[in-house]
Amino acid sequence: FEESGRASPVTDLDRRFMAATIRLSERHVGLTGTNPSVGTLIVRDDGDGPVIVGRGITAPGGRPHAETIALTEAGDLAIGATAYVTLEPCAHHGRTPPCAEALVRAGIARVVAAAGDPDPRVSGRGHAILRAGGISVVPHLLADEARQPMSGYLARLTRKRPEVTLKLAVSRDGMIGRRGGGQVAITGPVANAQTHLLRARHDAILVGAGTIHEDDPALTCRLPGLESRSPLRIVLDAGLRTALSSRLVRTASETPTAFAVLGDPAAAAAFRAAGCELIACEAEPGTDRIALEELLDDLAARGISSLLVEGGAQTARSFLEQNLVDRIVLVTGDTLVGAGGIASPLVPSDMPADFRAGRQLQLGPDLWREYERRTF
Ligand code: AOF
Ligand code: ZN
Repeated sequence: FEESGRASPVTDLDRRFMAATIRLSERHVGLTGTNPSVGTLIVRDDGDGPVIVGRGITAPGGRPHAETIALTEAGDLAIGATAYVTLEPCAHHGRTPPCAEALVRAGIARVVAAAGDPDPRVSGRGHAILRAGGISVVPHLLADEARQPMSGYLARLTRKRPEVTLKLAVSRDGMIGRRGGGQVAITGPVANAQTHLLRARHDAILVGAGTIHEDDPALTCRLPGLESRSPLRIVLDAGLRTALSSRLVRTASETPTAFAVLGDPAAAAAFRAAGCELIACEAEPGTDRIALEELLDDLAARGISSLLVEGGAQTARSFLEQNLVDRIVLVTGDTLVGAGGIASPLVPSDMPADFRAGRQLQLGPDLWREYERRTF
């Protein structure tokens, strides 16, 4: 338990500054590699009300950490100030000394922290270093809110698998595409841009080989300025039967592309020569289907914290049936697919009971709905 004697009471101002620090931390989601995107604000009050003297977000690539950046900006103004951090400051030596030590050395008087860090090199030690250095520590303020932008990191560390988001675009008549018809435009340009933003915030995108065959998608982030944030593209293709002429294979040297396969498929060498990576998977016992849970374990082990499942119906169904989905994004378009349509495994009027409706956005003619798995 906390040493109650030393921790100062939490004020309404603390809550507002922590809320602002959490919003700051959201900016680098998807950019920080295996590190969570953390926010720091350094605030001092010399009698005329609080002033922000330093701000930091974990830098793209994961280093420097948020605290280091905020302390550099604050300089001597950090002496006697309060630091708001969305994650317990680190206690391990990386490219720089631990952030907890840096906060002590800079003369910070008080640290208000949100989430604890499950990284075994840090967990509890960060706060202990601060206290030993004479800093008053207020932990757990708005911890649930702070965990949202780092939910992928937390899933990878605590559950040893990436956080999985399932995204489906559904027509007015409940279809996600048309068999044999190539790509069908179900949603409009605003929802499509939002999808690209969703891609940029994930470490990897996964689709079934059927989707490549039917749609020949690019699966990249094509927002101006964010092109470099295209995640790793993963195709579930047990027998490696995707065409070498597909857009994905043709662009594999520009955007990392991996095929999840079983055994040693005949086409392996040609795919490798085209720049694709092959991920050797286990089969689900008694089937020739890829074991998804083991694949997720593998992805987490290589540092992938967030996975976006983008199609098609069979792949979505497998993830849902095996309870591997943490978040659902369902976009309903204003279009009709009609004859030959592929029915969506999910429709808004019949969502699984263990998901709760979250944010809703009207994006032009389309409705974007987010659902979170209930955790109680
Ligand atoms: C902080 N501030 O902004 C972040 C932290 O690979 P390294 O050395 O950068 O360490 C990665 C770990 O650092 C990561 O697992 C998590 O515990 C912590 N992330 N810590 O003090 C930050 N991003
Ligand atoms: Zn650190």
